Amino acid sequence: MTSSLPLPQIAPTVARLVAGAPVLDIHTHLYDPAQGEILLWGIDEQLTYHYLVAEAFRCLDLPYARFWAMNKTEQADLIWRTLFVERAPVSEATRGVVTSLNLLGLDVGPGELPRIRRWFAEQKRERFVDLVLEKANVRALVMTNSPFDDLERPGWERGFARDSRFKAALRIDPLLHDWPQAVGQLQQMGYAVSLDFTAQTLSEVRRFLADWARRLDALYVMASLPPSYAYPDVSAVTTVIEKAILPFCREHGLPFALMPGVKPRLINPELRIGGHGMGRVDLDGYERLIGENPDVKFLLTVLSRENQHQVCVMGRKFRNLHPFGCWWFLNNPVIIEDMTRMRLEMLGLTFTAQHSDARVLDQLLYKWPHFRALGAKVLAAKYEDTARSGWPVTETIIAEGVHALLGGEFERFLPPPKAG
Ligand code: RAT
Ligand code: ZN
Repeated sequence: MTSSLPLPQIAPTVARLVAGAPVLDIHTHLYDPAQGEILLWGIDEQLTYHYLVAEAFRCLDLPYARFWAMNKTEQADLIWRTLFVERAPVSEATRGVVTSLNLLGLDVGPGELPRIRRWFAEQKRERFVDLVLEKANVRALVMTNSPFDDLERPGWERGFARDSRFKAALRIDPLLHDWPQAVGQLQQMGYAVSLDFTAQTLSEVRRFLADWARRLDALYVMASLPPSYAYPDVSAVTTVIEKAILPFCREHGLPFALMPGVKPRLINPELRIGGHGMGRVDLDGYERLIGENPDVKFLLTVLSRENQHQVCVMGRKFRNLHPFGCWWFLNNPVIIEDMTRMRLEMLGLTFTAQHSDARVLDQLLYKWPHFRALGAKVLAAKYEDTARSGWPVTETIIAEGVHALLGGEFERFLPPPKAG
């Protein structure tokens, strides 16, 4: 274990350790099984994933409205025919469906959909959750939990017995994206807020954050931001960040997870959730935000590839910043390899290499195997370089590095829970 590995043994050792390392998946859109139907799983959910809907429409000559009028099975049939029967599934998202089915031991091929559906119809949800987490080797995952979501909120208000593998994150996009609407919703939830940023309104927003962070037992507070946003402007966004979110995070010791780069409105609303766009972000404002608040911890994932180098430089300046994941449009092998290599070269082992962003439970079965293969390749090359430079690379060193990148470093970054 502790002896230095000969060069030819480094790559196979890294591959074995990466394949076998339990992951803490720090951002998903999955839900605790006790939350019921909102936890999506199964083949039809996989096939109607918004990444695939967008890809299918590139090949379909069908009015969008006709697609949305179909039921889920019909939509799934159409996507299967379009992306898996009439052409080969080579894109990352289509190949993902193949990987996940394959890992479940199912035969995959153009004629197999009816048989695959029959297999899923026999599965029980609780058992399937265990099966997927075990096969994907995910030790725990972080959900995205929004009190503004009418489907999700009632469950939290009623309360339920938590599955300890499903951690919570408090998602608050409406507070930043649509203040008038957020005010209405906060009022309905019993908070005495008004459109003006009075002292009472800001204190009520902080009370809302505190109530919900406690109710969820949230690990962090999270929001996505448009590329047009530049901190510190004179908008409601900056006021809410400065006067509500930062004081709350400071007082309660919760990190603020920033996800800049999503176009504020759907650039093709016909595609619904698949219609979001991406844009390069001016990160200078974020440098200020993070640099001026050293007593607040920030998680950061940025949607544009062009921003990634500056994120690494920011990581080198600010120890209260933790870059994470290869998010959404970055979750493609060509970009993942590049980003992971650059982060290792600039930040060492002090980041989280990937999150799954899974919306359908089964997607853990491809997002993680696909990442593990790429991560192992990049990491092996780095450890080989280190060995060639003269440092003794041992199995223990590699295991520690793999653990760090797959959730361990995130856990180290999280502030210790406050007593009492
Ligand atoms: O990747 C996705 O599924 C996107 O639709 C978004 O939900 C994104 O990940 C986000 O968290 O905003
Ligand atoms: Zn997400």
